Amino acid sequence: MTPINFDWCQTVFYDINLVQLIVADDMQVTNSRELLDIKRYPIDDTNSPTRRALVECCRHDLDDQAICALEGFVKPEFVIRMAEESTILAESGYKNENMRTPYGWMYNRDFPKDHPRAAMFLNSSSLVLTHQFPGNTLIEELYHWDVLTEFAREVLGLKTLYRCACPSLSIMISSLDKGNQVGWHFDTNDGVVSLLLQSPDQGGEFECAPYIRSEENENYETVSRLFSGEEEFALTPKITPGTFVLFKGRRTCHRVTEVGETTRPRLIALFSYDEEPGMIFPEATVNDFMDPSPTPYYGKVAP
Ligand SMILES: O=C(O)CCC(=O)C(=O)O
Ligand SMILES: [Fe+2]
Repeated sequence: MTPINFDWCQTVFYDINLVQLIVADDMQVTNSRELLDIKRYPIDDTNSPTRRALVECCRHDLDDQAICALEGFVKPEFVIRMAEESTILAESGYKNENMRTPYGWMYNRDFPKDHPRAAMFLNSSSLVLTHQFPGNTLIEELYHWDVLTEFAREVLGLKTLYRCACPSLSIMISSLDKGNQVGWHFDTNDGVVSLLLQSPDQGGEFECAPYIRSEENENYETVSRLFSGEEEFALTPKITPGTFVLFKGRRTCHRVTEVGETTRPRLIALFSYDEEPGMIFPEATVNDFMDPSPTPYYGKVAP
């Protein structure tokens, strides 16, 4: 009788596992809809009443609270795969750490110390930029799906919406590890679209004060109370991994609280769109991301 060659058996088992892993890794999701809980969120079924009701509901949430959060949008197994993709990419992300004004598009010098326009908050994260993506990740697949862009357009109530053409800032991953945070700020543009991929053990929560300012009324007194923590009127929307978020941040002050002790970072994919096709961010903005300055950022340089 030929003795069983245990080493050989092990090798075979190992090889089979390896082959399965390679097949799984190479497996393209041929149909982007497979990534989503499409029964719950039938965004590709343009004639379905469920989709119409979904768009209505999202628009209502945006009008009401400036945020629309679709829990369980991406299926759990693909959220895990996307988080794995992001973890590898984040190793070579661009690290940044500086104090920033919440009002980045304005000239903020010459305000009294206790005025919100003089406030500065810590921002620290690691960012994976578009040109660092390999071109075949599930995150990119989702972003490049026209159905998703069309859904975002309808929810945001815009006539047109295009994915940005920027080779660096169209799609990004933000990774926040222990001590990292995104300080209170307003966005320069409305319509941030994101997908949370992984939550840390402690902290890293998104908080927002819906429509606290408008172009006509800056409402500095209330913003000041928000910054000093006196008023507990900020919302902490429930955002779990796999939640697709549409957000209007131009009038809504928001932050991501400091990440505490954690075994894993907070990972979020950020998708950029524009009402015009071919949008590319200015070189100076891109350089800011690729070679971030540690010096405080006070906003626009001249009034
Ligand atoms: O990470 C987030 O949830 C939001 C980040 C953010 O506010 C921003 O990039 O402007
Ligand atoms: Fe923001």
